[in-house]
Amino acid sequence: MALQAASVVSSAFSVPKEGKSSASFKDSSLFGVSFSDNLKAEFSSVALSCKREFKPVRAQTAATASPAITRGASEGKKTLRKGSVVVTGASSGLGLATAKALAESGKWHVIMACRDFLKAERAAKSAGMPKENYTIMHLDLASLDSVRQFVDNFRRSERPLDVLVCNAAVYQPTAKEPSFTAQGFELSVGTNHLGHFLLSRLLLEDLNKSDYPSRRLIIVGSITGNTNTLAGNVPPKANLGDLRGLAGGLNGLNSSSMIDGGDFDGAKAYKDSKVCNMLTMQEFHRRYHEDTGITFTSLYPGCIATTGLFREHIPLFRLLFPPFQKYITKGYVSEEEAGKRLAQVVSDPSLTKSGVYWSWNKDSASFENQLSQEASDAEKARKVWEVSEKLVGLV
Ligand code: NDP
Ligand code: PMR
Repeated sequence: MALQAASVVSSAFSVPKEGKSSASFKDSSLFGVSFSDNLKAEFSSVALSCKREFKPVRAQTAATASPAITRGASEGKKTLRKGSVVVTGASSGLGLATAKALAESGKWHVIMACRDFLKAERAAKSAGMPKENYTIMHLDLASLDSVRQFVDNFRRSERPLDVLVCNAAVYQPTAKEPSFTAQGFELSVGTNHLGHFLLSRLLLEDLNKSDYPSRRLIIVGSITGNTNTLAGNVPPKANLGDLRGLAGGLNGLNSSSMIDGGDFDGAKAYKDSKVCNMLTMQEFHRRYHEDTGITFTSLYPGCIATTGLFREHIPLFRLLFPPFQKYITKGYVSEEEAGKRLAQVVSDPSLTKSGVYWSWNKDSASFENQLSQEASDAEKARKVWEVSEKLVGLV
């Protein structure tokens, strides 16, 4: 039923792309592939030696941070200081809704790490965020220099880092040619994965210094990167292949701009970047959870069909996508609800399990979801990690 309805609207979701291979939306029956063929293989549904880049310093507090738990002078009651959370891409959509939910709780100070300072300031103001509970700091994930500068600036601010949320992303479904980051990486993987990879690797040290009771690193994933789902089987499907394009630097010159070495496809590049996000979270977990106690998680917040993520899609898609998700797939979730979900992953005392990919059911109850085979492939996660650390200049 859902699939039938989907095929009716699928033409509206076709992206006009010329000269693309069979995986593009344009030339599929429901985008040129038989779902049954695609789904049958995928619908059924490491311990690595820890590289020590720093010694675990659990007991140590950040130089100027006040202790996380203090005793009230009169009654000896324990109080928790405000948590300090960095959210990337907090100027719109999920990031803004999460920042708002956290700032309004009064329990968090949100550092909104955004590429457009003025846009972020306006967004925070019009969302009515209490101004004592947020700070905006410049971060352009499409530039590794900007990532390093952000880390410097953040450290200079002398705030502790209790939770880092890697949320920002770009999606270029209609692009015919790749565009590139400052260092020459294809833009979607360069921003969504490599920018966040460097940021989180650098800030791990700061998270590890925090004395907050529950320190967390959250990397936003998505259903569309998981081929064990219907959404993940809409072409073009995520597939990192043997990482030959990534290893070549994704520069579109002497290497492909795509991770798997194939022809450029903006929608696939986004989905591949989400697979990298989910693999990175698990690799962090394997390398650092035991020694640092930091919780590493990813999530699919639901289909937030109204956000700026779809800004580059054709107008007809932007018109039909929200009702399609609301009434046909029933996967739709509002920005506000999705923000509450991510805020839960930031601060809910019951969501401390590490290495988990959270999702929510129809009653908005969280559950540990299953990742696809590729998105949970430990060997691939190790390779993505190793190639990525070379690309961002960590080794
Ligand atoms: P939005 O486009 O609303 O938000 C994306 C944010 O990322 C914006 O604040 C944007 O900044 C920021 N951003 C983009 N490029 C950069 C950059 N180079 N440096 C810094 N910030 C940047 O989309 P969503 O809220 O939908 O997306 C948020 C996350 O949710 C993404 O990780 C996405 O993959 C994920 N997600 C979204 C789903 C959905 O249905 N919408 C479903 C599943 C996951 P600016 O405002 O300046 O453009
Ligand atoms: Mg999808 C239960 C079914 C379901 C869900 C939860 C999503 C989520 N989508 C589903 C099904 C379908 N989608 C079906 C059957 C179709 C064919 C008509 C379909 C199409 C479709 C397109 C063209 N869907 C899309 C697109 C996009 O361009 C979005 C995308 O892939 O962005 C990368 C998208 C999405 N669908 C979703 C979600 C969450 C997205 C946004 C993707 C993301 O942020 O990862």
